[in-house]
Amino acid sequence: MTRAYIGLGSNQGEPVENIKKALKLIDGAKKIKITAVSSLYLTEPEGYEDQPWFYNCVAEIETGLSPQELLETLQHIENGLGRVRTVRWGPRTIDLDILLYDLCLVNTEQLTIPHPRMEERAFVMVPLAEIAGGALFPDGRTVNQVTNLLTNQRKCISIRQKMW
Ligand code: A4P
Ligand code: MG
Repeated sequence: MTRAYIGLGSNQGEPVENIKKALKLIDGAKKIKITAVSSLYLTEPEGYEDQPWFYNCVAEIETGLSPQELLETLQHIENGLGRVRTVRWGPRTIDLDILLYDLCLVNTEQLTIPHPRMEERAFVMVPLAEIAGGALFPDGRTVNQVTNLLTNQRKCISIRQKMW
C-alpha cells in the first residue's frame, strides 16, 4: 500500500456537496482508503480570475493502485460527477489532482507528480500542511518547509472542520 495525497476543488453547482460526494466515491473505489481529510477552505480563484471562489480540501489515502491507475480512477469519478472540461483553469464541478504519491517522481504525457503547480498554491499547501506537515517531497523537503515559503497572497479561509 502506498500513501498519496489528493487535492479536491469545486466552484460550480453545489461545491460542498460535490466535494462530499467525491470523498465518498474515492473511499469507495477499489484499492483506495481515505485515512485523513483536511478542513474545507474557501479560496480565491487562481489562474483564471473571473469565476466564483473555490472550495478546496486535501485527502490522504492509502492505495494499491499505480499512479496511472489512480489518475484513471479519479478521472472516472470526475466524469461521474458531471465534470465538463471547457476553459483551462476555469470553473468546474469537481477537480481531483494527485499531489504526492509516496516519494515518487512521475513525468509522463498524462501525469506529473508532484503536481507541478502545488508549491505556489496556498489552496493546496495550507490544507495539505494541516494533515501532513511532516510528509516529504521527493527531494526531501517537508510539506511544512514548502508551505512556509509561500509568497502567494491569495486568500484561503478555513470554513468547516469536519468533511469526513
Ligand atoms: N495531469 C498531469 N498531472 C496530474 C496530476 N498530478 N493530477 C493531467 C491530476 N491530473 C494531472 O487536467 C488536465 C490534465 O492534467 C489531465 O488530463 C491529466 O492527464 P484537468 O483536470 O483535465 O484540467 P484542469 O484541472 O483545468 O487543468 P489543470 O492543469 O489540472 O489545472 P489545475 O492546475 O488543477 O488548476 N483556484 C483555486 N482557488 N482553487 C482551485 O482548486 N483549480 C484550478 C485548476 C485553477 N484555479 C484554482 C483551482
Ligand atoms: Mg486538474
